[in-house]
Amino acid sequence: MTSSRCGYVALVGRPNVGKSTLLNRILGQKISITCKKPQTTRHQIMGIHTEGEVQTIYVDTPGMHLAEGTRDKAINHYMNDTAKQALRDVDLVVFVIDRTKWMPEDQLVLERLIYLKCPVILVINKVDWLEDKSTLLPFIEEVSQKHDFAALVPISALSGKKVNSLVNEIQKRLPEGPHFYPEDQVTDRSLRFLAAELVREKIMRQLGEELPYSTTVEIEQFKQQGKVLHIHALILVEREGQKKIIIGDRGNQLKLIGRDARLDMEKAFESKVMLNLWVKVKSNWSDNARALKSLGYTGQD
Ligand SMILES: Nc1nc2c(ncn2[C@@H]2O[C@H](COP(=O)(O)OP(=O)(O)OP(=O)(O)O)[C@@H](O)[C@H]2O)c(=O)[nH]1
Ligand SMILES: [Mg+2]
Repeated sequence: MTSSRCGYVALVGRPNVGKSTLLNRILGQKISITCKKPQTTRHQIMGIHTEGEVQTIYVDTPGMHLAEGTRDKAINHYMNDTAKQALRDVDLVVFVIDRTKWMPEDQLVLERLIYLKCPVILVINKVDWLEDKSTLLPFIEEVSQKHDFAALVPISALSGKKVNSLVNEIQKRLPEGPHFYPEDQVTDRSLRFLAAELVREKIMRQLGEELPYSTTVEIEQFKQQGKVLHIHALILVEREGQKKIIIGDRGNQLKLIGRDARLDMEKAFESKVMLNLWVKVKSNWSDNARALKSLGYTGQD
């Protein structure tokens, strides 16, 4: 007889290793935004995966990084703190790295994990992208010396390769107990939050190089009228020049952002969506802890 299991699993690692891609892959839907640029995830976000008797509550976190020079802003502290907080009270940690390169930031993450009592699974992601597959076994041998990992699993979060084996390794280590969430609940975040994140993802993907850290998105209206969901989103930037970049020539850039975000929203919300976007300048928000708070970046987030 199988018994009910339920537990919390933190997804940790340096920026850009594929934590959010892995979460979306496990859940079979997009709840956490991803981008080829590092430091995409800003808030802690929970993804709930219920399969038969086992419920796994994944906590996706911002990548842990070394704060350096000019990047040492309030938002960076917030992101590192958020990742550290997620490690408290979890039943298992999934530590994700990018292929067979052990970087100083991976070492930094490991140093925060060695004090934990719970098991740590090391995930070697992006193996689809590994040029020389013969480096994998010696690498596994080498990293297994660094810590007593519960398991080492090479996967591709993008293609899904070996993700099922990883899920099995995770599920069998969760404590017995009742489920905390209904089986159809997929995240702790509201639809408004997901809507704002989808707009932010399109901005990062289309304009990432030109707009580092300087944008945030607020949802001002989220209303179902008949068959159509009406969403108004406000994009906040730091400078007039950034506003011009987002709007683009004759509004074309903003139109593209809006179109891509709307298509994702229609999929996520299973409804026709009317999306209106505005851009406003709000100076120095990423540098100012108070401004961050007013936008909902509180310690609990
Ligand atoms: N080739 C390949 N690319 C991947 C894989 N997993 C993730 N990626 C890509 O790596 C980039 C970063 O992925 P994210 O999921 O945003 O990474 P993250 O660890 O959540 O990053 P932060 O939120 O910035 O900490 C994206 O462009 C993904 O498409 C993989 O298995 N193979
Ligand atoms: Mg992420």
